[in-house]
Amino acid sequence: MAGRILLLLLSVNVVFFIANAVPETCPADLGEKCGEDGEWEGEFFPGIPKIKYEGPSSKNPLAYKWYNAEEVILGKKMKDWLRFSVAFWHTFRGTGADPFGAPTKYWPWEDGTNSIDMAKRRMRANFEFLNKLGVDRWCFHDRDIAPDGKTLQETNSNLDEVVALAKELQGDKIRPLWGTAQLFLHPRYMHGAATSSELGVYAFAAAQVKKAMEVTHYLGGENYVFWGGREGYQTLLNTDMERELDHLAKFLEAAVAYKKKIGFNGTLLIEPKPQEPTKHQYDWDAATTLNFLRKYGLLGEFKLNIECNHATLSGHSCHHDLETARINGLLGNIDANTGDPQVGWDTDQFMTDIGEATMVMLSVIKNGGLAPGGFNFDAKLRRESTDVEDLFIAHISGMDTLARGLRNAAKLIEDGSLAELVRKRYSSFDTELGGQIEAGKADFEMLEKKVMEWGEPKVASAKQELAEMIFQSAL
Ligand code: XUL
Ligand code: CO
Repeated sequence: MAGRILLLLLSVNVVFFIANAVPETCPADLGEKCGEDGEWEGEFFPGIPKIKYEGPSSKNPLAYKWYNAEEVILGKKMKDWLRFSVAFWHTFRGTGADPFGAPTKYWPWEDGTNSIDMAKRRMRANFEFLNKLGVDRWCFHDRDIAPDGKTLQETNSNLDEVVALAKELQGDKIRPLWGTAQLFLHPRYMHGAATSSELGVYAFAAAQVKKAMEVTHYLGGENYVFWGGREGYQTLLNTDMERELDHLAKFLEAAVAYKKKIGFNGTLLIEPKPQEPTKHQYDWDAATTLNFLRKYGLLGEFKLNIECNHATLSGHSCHHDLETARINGLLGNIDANTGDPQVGWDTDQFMTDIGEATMVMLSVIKNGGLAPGGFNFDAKLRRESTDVEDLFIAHISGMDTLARGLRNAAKLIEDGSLAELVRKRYSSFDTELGGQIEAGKADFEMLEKKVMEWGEPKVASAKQELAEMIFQSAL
């Protein structure tokens, strides 16, 4: 009996040990890829070729069907319209964990630690990924790429070590589309960062942004993003909203001053999102953020990074928020992703809807492109997608969707009938009186006189179904 109990305990122990065994160096299943010092040797993605354009009839999942980087559309190469970027945090730090379940992704190069060696190995995987995909840009948060230390000094020196390697691996072609500081994961940021009720936290966030701007600049980054992850509130009962917004404005003013001081010429971008993680985030949507910038005299210093899934969370379409940003001269970058129509949160999926992509590209073309911004794939694999190859397939699919959107939008613009429908709809303003109204020269008395003269106006059809028919015919 005692023997049986011992055996049972031993076997439980063995199971426990196996479940918790964290390899210290390269994982055993790909042991041949590890050198003696535990450094990764050879390819991270063996068997995955450099991804090429094969055209729409290709059935090869590891080929582009619509994205042909060098092809010219409306006078610009596809790669210059699209300026794709890989998001380090999803592609190299996403584990598949959700509030109900453990991580599902165990990439072969991960050793289960958050060490500097691991951070460097991941960085090498990132650059092999970018090179194989043929993408020249990447985006990162400071804390995705290097681990926290015990002090700010130690944290900064960890970051410097990994950034030095990234700089070397970038060569002269690859650059960050943007960098940012992660101001939401650490418990110190539980009340916010720039809008925290604690002065010490405000100061810490400032120090973190200072360093993140420096490394983005050092790496040749073209933009710097502020996403207000916890800049918001859970209840107004304990919140001085006016004071928090004033603090946020002061923080951003200081960021502008520091950018100028270090000679960083990249665009500063604010990324609106209505909620998640806070109940209410201050940068709710493009219009709210625009008003904030206007109130605090920050217009001209910032543009917007519109994320499609954030736009839909705020009750708009992505197209709506893009157009709101564009017509105000603020469309700077797009975090290219999409939500799920049946799920009410930020699922960060790769965009696969051709119609949505076509509307997105209509805005981008009207904007004359996004440069120095671009399309950052702030998107992740589903929890259930666990093959390394899925990382490539997801990006290829997202890139092809937007490339197809670009081709369709160009078709619509070249065809001109949608623009003509819109022009005709407002043609009553293309008259002498219309001109006076639009020039602010028509007062109410003058308009009243016209109504007396004309009687009831004739109101034309909006032709919505026709507009939809024209749109659909381009897809
Ligand atoms: C979160 C989100 C962030 C920002 C960068 O929803 O979109 O990843 O893009 O902090
Ligand atoms: Co984003």
